Amino acid sequence: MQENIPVFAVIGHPNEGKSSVVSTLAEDDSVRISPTPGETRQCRAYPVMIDGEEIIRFIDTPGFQEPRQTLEWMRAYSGPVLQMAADFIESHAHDPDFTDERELLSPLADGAGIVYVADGSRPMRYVDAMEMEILRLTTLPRMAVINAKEKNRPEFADAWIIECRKHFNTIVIFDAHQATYGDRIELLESLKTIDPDQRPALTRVIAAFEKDWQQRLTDTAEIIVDLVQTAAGHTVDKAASSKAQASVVMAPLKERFQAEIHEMEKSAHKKIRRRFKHNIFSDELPPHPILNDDLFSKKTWRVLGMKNWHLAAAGGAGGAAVGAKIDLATAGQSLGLFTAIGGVIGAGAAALGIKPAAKATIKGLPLGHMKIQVGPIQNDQLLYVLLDRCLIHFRQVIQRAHSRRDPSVQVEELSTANRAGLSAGMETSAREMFSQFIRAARRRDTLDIEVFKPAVTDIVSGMLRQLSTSSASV
Ligand SMILES: Nc1nc2c(ncn2[C@@H]2O[C@H](COP(=O)(O)OP(=O)(O)OP(=O)(O)O)[C@@H](O)[C@H]2O)c(=O)[nH]1
Ligand SMILES: [Mg+2]
Repeated sequence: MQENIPVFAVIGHPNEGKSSVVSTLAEDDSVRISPTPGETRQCRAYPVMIDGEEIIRFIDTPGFQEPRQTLEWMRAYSGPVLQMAADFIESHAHDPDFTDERELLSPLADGAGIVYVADGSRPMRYVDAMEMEILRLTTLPRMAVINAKEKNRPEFADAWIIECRKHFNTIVIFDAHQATYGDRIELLESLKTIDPDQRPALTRVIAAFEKDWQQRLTDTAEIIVDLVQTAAGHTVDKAASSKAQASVVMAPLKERFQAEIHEMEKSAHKKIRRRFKHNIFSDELPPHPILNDDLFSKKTWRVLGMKNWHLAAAGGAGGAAVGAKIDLATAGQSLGLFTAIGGVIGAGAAALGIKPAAKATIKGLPLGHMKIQVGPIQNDQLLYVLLDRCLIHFRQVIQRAHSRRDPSVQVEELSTANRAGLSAGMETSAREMFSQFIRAARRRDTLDIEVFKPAVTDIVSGMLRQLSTSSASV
C-alpha cells in the first residue's frame, strides 16, 4: 500500500447518506447502504485503486450517537488540538455509550481529512450544529457535502449552507445516488480547496481518474468492436445424413444461432459493466424487438427496413437474413436435396444465391452427407442494432451511481427519442468503414479485419466519448 495518499473520513449523523457518498466516490458497490439508521457500525476504508495502485482512500464511519457529551468534553479539552481525537478515544476507551464516537473519531486521530455529510432534504436541528462544531474543533481540513436525496436542489439546502459556512470552508451539493463521473471529479476539485498540503496529491488523483476514464472508454470500444466482429462472422452448422433429417435439423439450428448471438451480446454488456466497476447492477436491456423476435421472421426484416423483394425472398427462404446455407457433399445429390428440403428453405433459395451444385462445398463430410449452416448474418443493420444497444447500455452504466441498490427503473429502449450519439448519427465515412469491417468479419478475413479494426475502434471510442460528455452534463 502506498503511503502519503489523501485519506478522507466521511462523517455525519446516522442515515444521512455517508455510506452512499463513499460508495459513489470510491465506485464500490459493496458498501453497505440501508434505510435503517445505524447500518454502519465500524469504520471501513475503501481504497481507490488505479492500475493496481491505491491513489486515494475514503473511510466510511458510523453516525454520531452522543454529540452533546462529546462536544462538552471537547470544549473542556486543554491538550494539544491535534491530539484531541486520540485523547477522546483513550479517555472513553471502555465506555459503551461512546462506541460510535470512538470509531468515527479514530480516522481523525490519524489525521484524515473530513467530508461531512448532511441530508439537505430535511430541516437542520440543534444536534447537527453540535456535530459540525465537534468537527471544527478538530481543526482538520474539512468540507461539507449537502447530500441531495432529491434530484434538484434539496429543500433545506439554504439553511444548511448558512450553518455549514460557520464550520466548513467548502460546501458542495452532491446527489450521491445520481452523481456521474463529472460530479465526482467536481467534488475532488472542491477537496483541493480545503487543504493546501493535499493540493498536489489531489491534482495527481484527478489526473489519474481522468486517464483511467479515457482508458475505460477505449476498452469499452474494444469490447463492442469485438462483439460486432464475432457476431458478424458467427455460423452454426450441423450435418444431416438424410432428407428427412435435414428438415428436422434446420429449426433448432436457427434457434441455436439466435441464442448464441444473444449470449454474445449479454457477455459484452457484462464486460462493459465490470469495466466500470459495477458488480451488482445487472440490469439487462429489454430484449430488443429485432433481436428478441425470430431473426428469420418477416417482421424482423420489416423493422430493419428491407425492401419488399428482399422480404419475399427472406420469407421464402426463412434464413436470408442470417444466411442459411446448405453445403452438399455431392453435386449429384444437390438437385434432389433442394426438392427434399424445399419446405425448409423455400422458394426464395435461388434468389438468395443458394444454388445447387455450383455453390456446393464439401467440408470433410462423408460423401452423400450434407452440412446445414446458419449464418453469417447477412444484413448490416442487425450489427448496427448490436452496436446501438451496447452504446445504450454503456450510457445506462455510466449514469448509474455505485451507491444505488434499487433495480433500475429507467430501462431505455432503442427509440428515435434517444438516438443521439448512436449509429444513426454516424458520418458517411464512418459508416463505410464500419461496413467494410463487417464484410471482413463476415468473411472472417483476418487480414482485412486487421486493416479496418483500429479505425472502427476509434470511431466507436469517439461515440463513447461523446456519450460520456453529454451524460455528464445531464
Ligand atoms: N434518493 C436518495 N437516497 C439516498 C441518497 N443517499 C442516501 N440515500 C438513502 O438514505 C438511506 C441511508 O443511506 P446510507 O448511505 O446508508 O446512510 P449512512 O449515513 O451511511 O447511514 P448509517 O450508516 O446508518 O449512519 C438509504 O436508504 C439510502 O438509499 C441519495 O443521494 N438519494
Ligand atoms: Mg453508513
